[in-house]
Amino acid sequence: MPDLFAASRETEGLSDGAFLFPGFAEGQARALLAAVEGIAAAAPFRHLVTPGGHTMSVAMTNCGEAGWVSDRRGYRYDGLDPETGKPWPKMPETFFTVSARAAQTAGYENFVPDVCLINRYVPGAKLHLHIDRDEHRFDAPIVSVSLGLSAVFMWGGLERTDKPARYRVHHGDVVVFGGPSRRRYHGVSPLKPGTHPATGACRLNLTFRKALP
Ligand code: MD3
Ligand code: FE
Repeated sequence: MPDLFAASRETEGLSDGAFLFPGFAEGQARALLAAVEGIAAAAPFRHLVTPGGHTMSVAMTNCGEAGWVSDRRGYRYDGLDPETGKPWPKMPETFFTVSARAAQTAGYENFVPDVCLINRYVPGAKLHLHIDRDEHRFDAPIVSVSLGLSAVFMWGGLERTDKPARYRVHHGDVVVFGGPSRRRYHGVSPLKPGTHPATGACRLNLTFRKALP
């Protein structure tokens, strides 16, 4: 396993089928953030409630053909935003180009996501170890773009009890998870306070998915 807080910012193979590309989307960061603003104006960030009744510390919204939502009934992809009753905003062209380029760099050709889940972290916000299992397509990778404040990404195994490795992810970093790594546990440690020139006091994460059958 590579050194977690390695000073080096080289492309890393995290595990089978997973890759970290430091700074890969830095050149597109401003365009991506501008697009997120437009999306959030139509589909506001909200704190979803888990089936267990907990309100998530991460605020979320989506764009694309469907969006990931959670409520007391469960987790699912929904074609309509339950908050507005309307379809989710369209996936912007820059989202397609950046995610496809990252997927291709990792060896996944012709990646065309149908959903982008957008997570917003403020200091203290975190994501417990989980597996993304609500998507229909496990053959496609998931592409993650980090923007703004840095975070510690927990990278576990196929069992919940596998001790996670930790990686610091920074503004513009892209991670691609496919193959056997697609079913790994992962999460995000509580965000540390700070300010970033591009986002202010928060971190944004875009995850591009093939969720629909
Ligand atoms: C590994 N988001 O939204 S992205 C999520 O930073 C999520 O907001 C985190 O986990 C975030 O579900 C981490 C990295 C990620 C996303 C999906 C994965 C890692 C993954 C799916 C399979 C394996
Ligand atoms: Fe996840």
